[in-house]
Amino acid sequence: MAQRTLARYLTEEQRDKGVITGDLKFLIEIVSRACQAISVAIGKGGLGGVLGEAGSDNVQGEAQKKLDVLSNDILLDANEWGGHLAAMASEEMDLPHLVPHRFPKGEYLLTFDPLDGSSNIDVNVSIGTIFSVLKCPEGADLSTPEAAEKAFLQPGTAQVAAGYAVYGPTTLLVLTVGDGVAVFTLDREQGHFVLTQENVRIPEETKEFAINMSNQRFWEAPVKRYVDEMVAGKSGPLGKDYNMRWVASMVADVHRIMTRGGIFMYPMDEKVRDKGGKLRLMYEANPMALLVEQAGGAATTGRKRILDLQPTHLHQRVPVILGSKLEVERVTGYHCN
Ligand code: AHM
Ligand code: MG
Repeated sequence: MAQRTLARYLTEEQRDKGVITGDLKFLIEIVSRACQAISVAIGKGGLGGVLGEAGSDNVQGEAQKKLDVLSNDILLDANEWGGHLAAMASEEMDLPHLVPHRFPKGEYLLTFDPLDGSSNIDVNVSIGTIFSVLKCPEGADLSTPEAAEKAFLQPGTAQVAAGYAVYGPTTLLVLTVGDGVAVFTLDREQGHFVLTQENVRIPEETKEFAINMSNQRFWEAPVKRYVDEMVAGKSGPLGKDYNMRWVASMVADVHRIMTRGGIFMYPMDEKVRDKGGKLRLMYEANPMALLVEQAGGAATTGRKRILDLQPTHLHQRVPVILGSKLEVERVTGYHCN
């Protein structure tokens, strides 16, 4: 039987199920090609001169790595001429990037974190790309990048597709077009992604948690309580021993949860309270929340469902708790009591 490449899978979603349009199919194909190019650049490492600092800061005041900048450029270059997009927004750019006048414009908006897990680039640990696709509202003002920001401020429920690539021992693309979650593996020799898992399901319960424990003293009481209970193990109120993992690349931590369950938390804490949280809503929390929900998991801020949040600005940050449904519901319940 012919291999189910990403292109074939998307064609089936379009033709047989009517889940996506032809334009969305091509848009995702182009994003996947950009991810392949990023994977190649990462693979060169020190040989390609791509490691280390770029010597610049992004809009959020974070030092950019060379690969942050390169990955952003690869995604912009790949996507701006395709005719499927009206604008793009990224963690690495202050304002949206409008499709230049010389290229045709389409009906979609793309947001991305071009290289998630920046602190892991130089130490050869898994990193990734996260992306989200929205429809551009009719009549949206795209006359300037400043004006275009408003078109992006849609809740996560409005996403028509979301996904991430994880550049690990293998390069994977994990995708939802609102019809479950599928995993594709990059065949490096053939140069395309091949479907390797469909209908991903996250177990409802877990014995594994992911949180940066060094922030413990800054957490709010509900998260402190939940983590204390997990750490107490069999002798505590949860009655089972837990294991802890923290890669510090959201893509890798979420992918582990997609594979074997677990709970991931970057909750509100006193260090990040004035920023609203650590992770970004539009290109980290929303796409991951959609993927996790599509796989049967849950995603909240501790107080609200992430996908229901009405964004107020492009680079908005939010607390994130996601993964195995019953565990997310438990800790969310602790916030609400
Ligand atoms: P980045 O997009 O600049 O790489 O930051 C996001 C990353 C996430 O991938 C990860 O979950 C988190 O930041 C790690 O934070 P910390 O360094 O506090 O452990
Ligand atoms: Mg990130």
